[in-house]
Parts: sequence; structure tokens; C-alpha cells
Amino acid sequence: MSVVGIDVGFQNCYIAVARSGGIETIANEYSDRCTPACISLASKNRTIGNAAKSQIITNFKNTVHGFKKFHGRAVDDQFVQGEKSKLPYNLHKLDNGSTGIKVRYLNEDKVFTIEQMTAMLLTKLKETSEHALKKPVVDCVISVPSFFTDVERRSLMDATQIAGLNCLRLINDTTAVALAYGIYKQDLPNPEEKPRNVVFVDIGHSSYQVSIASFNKGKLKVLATAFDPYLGGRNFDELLVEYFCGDFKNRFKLNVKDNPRALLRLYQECEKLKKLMSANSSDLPLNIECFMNDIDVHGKMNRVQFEEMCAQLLMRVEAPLKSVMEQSKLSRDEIYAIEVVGGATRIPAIKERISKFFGKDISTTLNADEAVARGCALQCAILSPAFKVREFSITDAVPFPITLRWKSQTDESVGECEVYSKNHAAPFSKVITFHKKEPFDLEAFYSSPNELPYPDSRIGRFTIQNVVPQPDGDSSKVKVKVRVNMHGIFSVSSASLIEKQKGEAEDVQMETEPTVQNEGRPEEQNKMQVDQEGQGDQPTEEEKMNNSGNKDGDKQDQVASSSKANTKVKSVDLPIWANTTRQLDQDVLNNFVDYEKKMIIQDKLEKERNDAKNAVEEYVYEVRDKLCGIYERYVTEDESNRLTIMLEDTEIWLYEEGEDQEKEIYQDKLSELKKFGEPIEERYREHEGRPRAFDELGKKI
Ligand code: ATP
Ligand code: K
Ligand code: MG
Repeated sequence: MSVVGIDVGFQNCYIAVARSGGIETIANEYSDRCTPACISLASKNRTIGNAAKSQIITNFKNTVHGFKKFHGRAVDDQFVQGEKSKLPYNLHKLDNGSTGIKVRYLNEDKVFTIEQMTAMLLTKLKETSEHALKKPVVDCVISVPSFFTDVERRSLMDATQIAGLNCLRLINDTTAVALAYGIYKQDLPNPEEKPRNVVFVDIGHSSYQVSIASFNKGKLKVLATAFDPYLGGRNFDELLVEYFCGDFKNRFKLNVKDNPRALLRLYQECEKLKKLMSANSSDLPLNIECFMNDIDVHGKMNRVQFEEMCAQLLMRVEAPLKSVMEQSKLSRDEIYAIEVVGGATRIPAIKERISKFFGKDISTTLNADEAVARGCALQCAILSPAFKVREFSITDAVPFPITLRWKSQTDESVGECEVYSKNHAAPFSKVITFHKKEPFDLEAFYSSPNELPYPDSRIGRFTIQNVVPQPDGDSSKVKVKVRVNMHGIFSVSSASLIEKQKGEAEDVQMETEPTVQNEGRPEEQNKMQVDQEGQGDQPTEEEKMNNSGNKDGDKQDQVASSSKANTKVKSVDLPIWANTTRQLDQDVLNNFVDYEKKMIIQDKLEKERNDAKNAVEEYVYEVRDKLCGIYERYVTEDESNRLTIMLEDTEIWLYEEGEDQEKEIYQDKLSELKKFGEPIEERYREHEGRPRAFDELGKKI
């Protein structure tokens, strides 16, 4: 099995793998460790990553980037609508209301889902890791913003399936960073000692996340998380773009916003300028040649000006820090270190604000770009039975409280219970006991919609089927297992009906549910069904909910989890019908899997075709050079002229009818040329070899 960690960023993706004993970040075919989250669709193929990024301006309508946060969102979603006007490509409303992306692909109009777009990106990252590891890659761990809700996480999981990956865990960005920080630390406090508390900050291109984790030897626990999901490096780019649009309008009378190409170029230049300003406080130029209407533009900016311009954005740095500290109830002097990662934390004013808030220097001991991917690979190594890695237990935190609601069967009242409080440990399973006579619905939702960076607080409806009364007409005891799994996704994972046995007292507490008591690190998940309940992968808490129908009857009695009962009980598994929002149907998903495979083959064929064409072109140039160089002595004038004409014809052909031919045609063309070229090459080699042979002979004599 493969050990691969993938940081799927809004702008930049990184891959780390386990190789020869260590974790290393790997480079793609451009020797670049960063693969841009960018996909360009074209008439014959698609290009992904660096090659796609170079198409952003030339093929702007079909070059897709900045789509990570559309996962699980309806096209009418306020956030999506807000983004729409800034995108050079078109969005499209899918039948189920989800956000689709409309492009020209293979000379047809085509709409892709966000899951498909991310899958394309993952395909590229998969190939890059396969190339580095020289073996197929299936198992992996992928990072996700800690504030992603269920719908967004499920959508991302669908994307991993389309790409043929088996995602062992969706791990929160800052948790991955915490793991990368802690696992090699030799000096962490012993388990009985006071833990070491570290703040992790990740500000990327699109969002800002903070968490506090406490460390002891061999373990980390996330105490709290906070975020500004809409603050990242791109907001700073936008302000610069705004400024220069105004500036160029004044000085050059240009309406940059009416020209998508110019606007995209300005974005790229402003991002470069922003990065330069991080290292340099003097006036810096922004020059673009032939910007619009053949006009060259030039402008300038310095750091002081930039910081003034961004004052509103910089003010937003504090709130998540404050929130995370309040939630953790730690004082500032209980914080051991503040570790920052993510490209935008290189902005000096951001660093200053973080440092000022804590009254302490911030540490940059982690690689700001690669720490997330490394953490993912480490988590993958921990989960892999084939890989030896230090024991390290990770307890993450539930970012938003989750509540279950159910309807009473005796009257119209509704029962409700918060099953996971904010910052509750995760992954985590709980067993809840109901007393029911008939099938019932459980509705799960996020209970504090105000803090949810997603417009819909519903998680899903779970119908517990086949519930029947006891033979004596009494309610049956139904045990329902709920779970926040390894991916941070909520589910009602199983339900069972406990049948009363003859002669049994009415009121016996039959807690024979095989209660899981391992308090240690999560055990291996069943790889085939990562969504399913693993056998005791987390400490399980038993809760009993007496839904007797009165509104106050929803109290949770903690039931002792020791199972000492030796009374005979029979437990019958109950089917659960789950209806979660915006999940792809299995059929649809299967179609996408097939289509992705087709696109992969298409890309491969197109690459082979291009390679064949390039081979002809290269041969033409090579032989032409040699004809007036090293071959000159070995060809007759007649031969030389004939071949020169052939080469010239081929060159013209390559630009005209030969521009776009099948692979075989190019291969034939090459053999045709070689028929003439190779005898010359042979003669040359023979002659070249001969004098040397004479020399050798001469020396010996
Ligand atoms: P996200 O985490 O939001 O999904 P991401 O992981 O793709 O996004 P990163 O790669 O962490 O984002 O950071 C990219 C951002 O950091 C960009 O806005 C980029 O311009 C910015 N950035 C990178 N280097 C610098 C620098 N030296 N100074 C200022 N900003 C920088
Ligand atoms: K990244
Ligand atoms: Mg990131």
C-alpha cells in the first residue's frame, strides 16, 4: 500500500510520500513541489497543474481554478454568486442545484461537477506520486479546511473516489500541521505532566484557520479551532487589483475590468508585487507591456501604502486568535509556541499582528508550504500497517456542535439532543437508546447556524427502519450508534433492536452492547469501508435517551459502560435509510469514475500523438544541422539536395496539413525520412570509427 499525503489547496497543492524510511515532499515533472490547482480543458485533451496555469490567460474561458470552496454548494449559494463575477469561466446550475462548471472540451460544450474538477486535480497528483514512488497509488490522506461541513467533506470524498483514490482520512489542515510538528519532537512532556500547548495558524490563498493543540509524549489533542473562512492571500491581491484598475483608468484611460485577459494578467502581476513587498519595503514597480490596446502600463506601490490599503483585512487577523484562546480557556503564558504556515503568513503585517496578539515571537520552524502535506503523509503512514512509524495518537475536535432531533410517537412533541458539543473529541462514536414501537426518523443538523460558514445547517435524515413493539405491546429498546468518523463526517452508523427475553424483569438495564473501551489511539479502519463503523476505533460513550414523549424527557442518563449483565438478550440489526443533502448517487458516481478513466486515456493518447509529432520535427532540425556539419563529408551533393528538399517539405507539411494528424501518420513520416537519413548516419559512423581504429593500431605498433 502507498503512503501518500496530499494538501489540496485553493491555489497550491503539495504531495508528501513515505520513501526509504522518511517523509519527503516530492516534485512534479516540472521539478516543482507545488502543483497549481488549475485545469485547462481543450479540444483534444486537458492539462492539469503547471501546464494549465500557463493557459490561464490564453485559454481563460476553459481554464478552471479557484473552485475548491464550491464543494457541496448550490449555484444559488451566496458565496458562489459572489465569486461568479470574478471568474473568467462559466458556472452552470446542475439539475440538483449544485454548482457545475461549463467549458469547451473535445469541441463540445461540457458541464463538469466540482467533484469531477477536483478529481481531475487528484488524478494529476496521483500520477505525480506514482511517478515518484514507481508504483500504483491508491491509499492516501487528504487535507481539508477545518471549517468544512459534512456536505463539503462528502463532496470531496466523492472526488477522491472519482480519481480512483482510497482516502483513509480527510484530515483538517491545522491538525496535519500539528502532527508534522509533534511527531518528531523528543522533548514533549510525559503523559502525567502538564501538556505543551501550541497554536497553529494557517493562512492560505482563500482562508485563515487557527487551532490550539496540546501535546504529551506520543499524543496530540486539538483543544479548539477557529477561522475566518474568507480571509486569505487572494483578498490582498484583490485590493491591489482594485487599486491599479483605478490607477490605470485615471492615467491611461483603460477599463481593465472589461477585458478578462488584461484583468487576469493584472491579478498575476499584483500577486507577484504582493510577494515582493513581503521582502522589500521600498517603492516597487508594476510594469506590464502591451497591457491593453497596445499600451504599456506602469505603476508603483510600497509596503506602507499597501498596509494602509489593507487595514480592514489586517484587522480581521485578531478575531480567530481571540476566539481560539477563549475556547481553550488558556492564558497567553500557557502557550508554548505559535507556529505559522500557509503562504499568506509571509506578509509582514500579518506576522506582526499574530505576534503582537500573543506578546511573543512567532515560530516558523515548519515549512510554510509543505507542512500540511507532510502531516497528511505522516497520518497515512500511521494508518498503514505496512509502514513503521512512531506511535502517535491524534484526537481532533468537532468544529460545530451537532444536534439530533426526533419526533415522539405518542404526541406531537419533538425530542432534541446535542450529541456533539463544540470541540468534542473526534472521531467518536456514541450509542443512544430510544424506546420506540415503530420506525422513526432522526434528523441531524448543526445547532449553531450563525457560526456555520455554510448556508444550510441540515446534515441529514436517518430513518431507523423495521422497529416493532415487543410481543407484549411495549416499546422496544432501540440502540442507535452515531458517529463523527475519521473524515469529520457525521453518520448514524448502526441501529439495533433489543428483544426482551421471557422471564426477564421489565426494568433491567441490559447494557450488553459490546462497549468499546480502548482509550488509546484509533485503531485501523476497515479499508474497504472507511465510512463504516470500525471495530472500536475510539472510546465510546453510552448515552441513554428516554424519549417518553414529554418535552423534558430528553435527558441523557449516562449509563455505565461496563457490561456485566449476564441476562440473555437478542439484538436484531435494523436497516437505516440515510438521506443526506447533495450527495452524488452511486450511479452518477460510477459514471464519473468511468468518464475520468476515459479522459485519462484520451490525455495519454494525445500525449503520444504529440510526442510522435515532436519526434518528426526534431529529426528534421537535427538532420538539417548535420547535413551542413558532420555529415558534409559523407554525402554526395545530389543526396544532400534531395534530403534537404525532403526536410523542407516535411517542415512545411508540419505547419500545414501535417499540423494535426494521427500518431501513425507522424510515425510513418519519421520512418520515411529515416530511410534516407540513416544510411548517411551509418556511413558517417563507419568513417568516424575507422581513422580512430587506425590510430589505435598505430599506437600499438
Ligand atoms: P488555502 O489554504 O486557502 O486552500 P493554499 O493552500 O493554496 O490555499 P498557500 O499555498 O498556503 O494557499 O498560500 C498561497 C497564498 O500565499 C497566495 O495568496 C500567495 O500569493 C501567498 N504568498 C505566498 N508567498 C508569499 C509572500 N512571500 N508574501 C505574501 N504572500 C505570499
Ligand atoms: K497549500
Ligand atoms: Mg492551504
